[in-house]
Amino acid sequence: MAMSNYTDSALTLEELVCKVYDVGGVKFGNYKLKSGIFSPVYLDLRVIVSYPDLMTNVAEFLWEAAKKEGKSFTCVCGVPYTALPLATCIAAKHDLPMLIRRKEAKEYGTKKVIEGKFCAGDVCLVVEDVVTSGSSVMETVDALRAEGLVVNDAVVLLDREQGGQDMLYHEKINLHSVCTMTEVLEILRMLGKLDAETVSRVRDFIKENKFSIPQLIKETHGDAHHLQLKTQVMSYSERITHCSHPLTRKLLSIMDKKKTNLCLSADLTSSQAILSIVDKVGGNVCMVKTHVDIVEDFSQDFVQKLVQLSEKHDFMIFEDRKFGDIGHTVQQQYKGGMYKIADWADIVTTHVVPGSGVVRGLKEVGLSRQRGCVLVAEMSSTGTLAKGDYSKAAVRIAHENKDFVIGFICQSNLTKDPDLIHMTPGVRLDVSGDALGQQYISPSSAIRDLHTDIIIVGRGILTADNPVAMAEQYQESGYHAYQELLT
Ligand code: S5P
Repeated sequence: MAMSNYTDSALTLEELVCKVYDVGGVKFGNYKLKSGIFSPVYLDLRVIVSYPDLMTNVAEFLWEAAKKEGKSFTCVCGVPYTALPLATCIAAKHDLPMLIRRKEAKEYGTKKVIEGKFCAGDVCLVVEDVVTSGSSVMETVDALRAEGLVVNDAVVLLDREQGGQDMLYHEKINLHSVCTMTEVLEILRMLGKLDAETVSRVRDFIKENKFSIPQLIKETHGDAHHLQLKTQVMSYSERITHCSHPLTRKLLSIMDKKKTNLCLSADLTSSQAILSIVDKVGGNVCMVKTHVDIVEDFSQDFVQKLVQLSEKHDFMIFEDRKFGDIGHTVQQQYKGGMYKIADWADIVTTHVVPGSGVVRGLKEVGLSRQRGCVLVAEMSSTGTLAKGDYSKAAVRIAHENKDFVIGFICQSNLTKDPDLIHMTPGVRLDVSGDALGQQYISPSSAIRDLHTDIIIVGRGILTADNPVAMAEQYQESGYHAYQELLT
C-alpha cells in the first residue's frame, strides 16, 4: 500500500496505525464479544486518551478526512464516550463550537440532551472512533436532528467494513473514515506486525460478519415497521444535495432534467458521422463519450462543434483517453499535442496503474478548468486484471482526490459515496459479447442489479438500423430501471 501523507498531520497514516497498534488500540487473538461470538480482532480505542500526542494526531486525521471533500461544518459533536476527547481536540484546534450529547437526558433542570449553544439549521459533524453497524453514530445523529441540527456527515477513525457505511448512507449520512479494517491489516502486514494467517482470519471474520441493511435498521431503530427496507437509492435530485463536486452536481441535474442515465459511446472514425449522430440523439443522453484518437479527420473545429452540440442538447463531453503514464507525461498528453483534450472534454478516463501520481498530474491541469476525471476501476472485457485489490486501490485514490475524481468506470457498485458516479460500459440489449472479449449486460441489469449510475452504450446504438429509435429505447430502459430502484 502506498504511503499516504496527510499534509497537516505530523504522522503518515501508516505511522498512525502503527502507533495505535503499539499502544494496544487494536489487538489480535480470540476475543469474546458482547454478542457471544468470538472475534480475531479487538478494538479498544479508549486507550488513546492516555497518549496526548497520539490523541491530537488522531483528531487531526479525523478532521482532514471530514474536510477532504471541501465540506464545512458549524459545530462538531463526539459520540459518547471515546470520541468526546477527539471532538474536543478538533473543536479546540479548529475553533469550532462543540456540542455534547448526554447519554440520558438530565432528570432535573433543563433536561437537555444536547449541551452547548446551537441554532436549528447549524451543520454538525459527528465524530466517532469506530463504526461497526453504524447504530451508535445514529443515536447521536438522531438526537442532533431532533434539535433541528443538520447532520449529513460523520467521521470515524476506523470503519470495520461490516455494513456501517451502508447503514449510515441509508440514513442519509456520508461516512468518512480515516482508514478501514482492510487498510489496517495491509499496513500492519506491510510493517511486519501481522502474519498472513492472522490477516486472512480477520478478513474472513469481517466478511462473514457483515450486517444486512434490515438487520442494521432493526439494531438501530428496534421497531418492526422500520424493517421495511426503505429505498437504498437516492433520486438524482436528492443526491445533488449530498454531493459537493460541481461536475457531479451538473451531471446529476442533467440526468434528472432529461430523464436519462445513458451515455453514448460515439466510437466512429469520421468527425461528420460523430457530429451527425450526436445531434440526432443528443436529447436522449446525459453524456457523449469519445475516443478522439480514432477520428481520422480530427480537428479543433470538430471539437468546437461537439462543444456547441453539448450546449444545445445539454450533455457532458467525456473523452475516454484512458491515461496510464506517470503524472508528468499525462499532463502533456492531457493539455497538449493535437488533441488538447483539457480544452474541451469535461471528463477524461484514466487507469490507475501508475498509482495516484497519474491523477495528481491530471488534476494540476484540469482543476482550474473545472474538469473532472473518472478512474477505470473495473473493465467489461474477459480476463480483465482490473479487479480485487486493484479496484479497491482505485476507490481509495478516488476518495483521496475527490476534488477532481468524479467516479469510476466499473462493473459493480464500488462505494456508496454519493459524489462518485458509477459508469458502466459493456451494455447492450441484444448480444452477449463480441469476438474480442467484450462482454455485455442489459441496461436494466446494469442499473438495477449492479447499482451503477450510467450506462455506456456504443455499438448497441451505432450499428442499429435506426440509431435514434434505439437510443430512445436504451434511454427508456435505463431510466425505467432507475425508477424501479426508487420505488
Ligand atoms: O471496461 C471497459 C471500459 C470502457 S471505457 N469496457 C469498455 O467497453 N469501455 C469502452 O466503452 C470502450 O472503449 C468503448 O468505447 C465502449 C463500449 O463500446 P460498445 O460498442 O461495446 O458498447
